[in-house]
Amino acid sequence: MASGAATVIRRCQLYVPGSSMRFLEKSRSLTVDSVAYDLEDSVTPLKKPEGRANILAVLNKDRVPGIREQAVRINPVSSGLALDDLTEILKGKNLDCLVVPKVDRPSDLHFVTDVLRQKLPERHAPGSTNPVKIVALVESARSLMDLNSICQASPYLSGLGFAAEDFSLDLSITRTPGLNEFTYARSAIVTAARAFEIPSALDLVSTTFRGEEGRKFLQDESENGKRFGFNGKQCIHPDQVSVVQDVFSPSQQETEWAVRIVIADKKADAQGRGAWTLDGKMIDVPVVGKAKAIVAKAELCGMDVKALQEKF
Ligand code: 1VU
Repeated sequence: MASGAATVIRRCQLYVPGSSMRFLEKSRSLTVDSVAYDLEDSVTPLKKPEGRANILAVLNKDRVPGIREQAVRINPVSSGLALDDLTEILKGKNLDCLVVPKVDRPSDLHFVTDVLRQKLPERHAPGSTNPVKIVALVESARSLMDLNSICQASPYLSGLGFAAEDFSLDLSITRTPGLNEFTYARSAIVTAARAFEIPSALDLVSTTFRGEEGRKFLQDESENGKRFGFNGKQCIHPDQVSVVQDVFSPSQQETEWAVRIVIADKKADAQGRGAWTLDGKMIDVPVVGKAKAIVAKAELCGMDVKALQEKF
C-alpha cells in the first residue's frame, strides 16, 4: 500500500508563495488540510534562495492547530534546482510532504526518494511510520503516458495532482468551464491513484475565486471533481479553502445514511444475509463498502460519528 493511506486527508491543498512572508504568516491562521509552501512557479528565479529561507523558518516554528499537513512544492527535478531546494528545506523540523512538479518519468521520483533516504535516514528506514510523503504533479502528455511506472516509483508516493495549466500548454488545449477537454487526463489520474492505492487524487486549481460568482464557479467545479472521483482540490487563495473542503467532506445526510447501513449490515451479517433492503433499496457488498468509506472519511474530517451511531 502507498504511504499513509489510512490517515491522509487532503480535501484542499493550498499553495502559498514561499517568497512572501506575509502569505506564509497568513497561512498559519487558516484551517486547511494541507498547505504547499511553494518554491516553483510563484517564486521568481532570483527569489528562490529567499523563498527557501522563508519556508525553512516557517517549518521550524511550532505547528499551528489549523494545518494538518505542511508540504513544500520544490522545483522540478529537470530544472536542476531540486537538490538545492531539498538540501535546505529537509532541515525543517515540521515537514510532512513534498509536492514534486512536472513528474515526467519515474526517475524524477527515484531522485527525490534517494535524497530523502540520504538526508533523513531515520524517517525513511524500513518500517518507519513517519516518512516525508510525496505528491506528484501530472503536467504533461509524457507524464500521463508513464503514469503506471510513476505510481510505482516511490513507496512515499501519497498523492497525484493534476496541473491543468501546464498540461494545456503541453497539449495546446484551450481550457473551458466544463473541463471536457481534460476528461481523459483527469480520469486517468483518478484511476491510477485508485489502482495503486495512492490516497490522494487532487483536482486542478480554479483560478476564479473573487465574489459570489467566483464562489459559485468554484463550488460547481469542486463538485464536478468529486463526481469524477477526486478526493481533493488544489487551491491558490484562502477564500477557496472552506468551499472546497466542504464539497470534499461527507455531508451530514451522506454520513447518516452510511452509519445506518453499517449498523444494519452487522445485523444482516449475523442473520447470514449478504443482500438486504433499506428504504426500499437493495444493499449488498459494494454499497456497504461505500458506506464504510464514508464513515471513515467523516471520522477523519472530525465529524461526530459516535453521536450518529448512538442515534440509530
Ligand atoms: O490581508 P492579509 O494580508 O491578512 O491577507 C491577504 C493575503 O495575504 C492572503 N493571501 C494568502 N495567504 C496565504 N496563501 C495564499 N495563497 C494567499 N493569497 C492571498 O489573503 C488575504 C487576501 O488576499 P488578496 O485577496 O488581497 O490576494 P492578492 O490579490 O494579494 O493575491 C491573489 C493571488 C492569486 C496572487 C494570491 O492569492 C497568490 O499568490 N496565490 C498563490 C499563487 C500560486 O501559488 N500559484 C502557483 C500554484 S498553482 C499551480 O501551480 C497549480 C498546479
